Amino acid sequence: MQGRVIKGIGGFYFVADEDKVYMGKARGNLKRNKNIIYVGDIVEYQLNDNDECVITKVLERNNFLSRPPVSNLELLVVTFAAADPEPNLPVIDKLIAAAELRDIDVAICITKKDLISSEVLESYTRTYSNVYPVASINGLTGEGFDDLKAIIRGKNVALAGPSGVGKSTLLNQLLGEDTAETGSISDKTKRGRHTTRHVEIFAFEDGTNIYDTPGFTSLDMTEMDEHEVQTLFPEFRRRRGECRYSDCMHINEPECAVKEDLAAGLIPETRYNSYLAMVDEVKSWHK
Ligand SMILES: Nc1nc2c(ncn2[C@@H]2O[C@H](COP(=O)(O)OP(=O)(O)O)[C@@H](O)[C@H]2O)c(=O)[nH]1
Ligand SMILES: [Mg+2]
Ligand SMILES: [Zn+2]
Repeated sequence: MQGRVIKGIGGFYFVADEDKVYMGKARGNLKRNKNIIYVGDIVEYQLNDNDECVITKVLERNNFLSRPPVSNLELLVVTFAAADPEPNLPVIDKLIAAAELRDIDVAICITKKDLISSEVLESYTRTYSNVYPVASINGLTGEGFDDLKAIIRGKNVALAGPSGVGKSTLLNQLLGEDTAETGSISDKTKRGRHTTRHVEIFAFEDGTNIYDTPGFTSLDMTEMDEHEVQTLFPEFRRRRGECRYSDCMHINEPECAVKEDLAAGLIPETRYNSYLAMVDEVKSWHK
């Protein structure tokens, strides 16, 4: 039998079949081989006499992230607040790039639209909407949720983004219950409170699987080469192959198509600056 691991706590796993959830453990040899089981894994399992599952095999993953450990994500909804806290776009762009690196689709969710003017919101939206689906919401009233639901429908999705931007508030609304704990930023400094401690997948009838996680505020990118960074920015692809030098870094080279697109306003400045910052960071790892 096959199912999806939707939760793991202290060596116990919850495996969802079409219509039932079984609790159980991994078979001994899986554990001995340090075969970690990730939430999101599709597994083969057997049932013992107590109707508990015994996981016998983990099917090949499309992708995985280690902190927190999840697999088979299809869409990362990178979430930031329009204000309170002020957007830190380099951080947001790094999260996006980390998803790109793992071939996970990206969508952008801008929260707290009630706190800013429509002009400011429009400029944030424009920064991303040429390459990613963007929804802007008010997590308190539910405004904009239909756009977001249309973006995530039928996919394995997780929210990522800085603390305090309204991820738990949004999840609560999507899940229709108070599962994810919400809190003000100051509450969160009291350690151990208002945090999601484990990963759990919530399945919806329309096939959407929402991963509730303690958060991906940063994702490891250390395996990267400086020439690879540009591949993580889809807006640079518009004129791929049109720079004078085939190994152009789009920084100081003459006749650079990316710099031309930047000058023409086709690539947002904040995105380009995030690219430069990431190249610097990657270079510093290799020193
Ligand atoms: N004004 C406004 N406040 C929001 C919105 N969404 C969430 N908040 C508030 O922002 C704070 C942090 O929200 P929370 O969901 O805990 O953020 P998380 O750290 O990303 O999970 C809470 O006080 C929420 O009530 C929104 O759309 N507008
Ligand atoms: Mg939260
Ligand atoms: Zn170039």
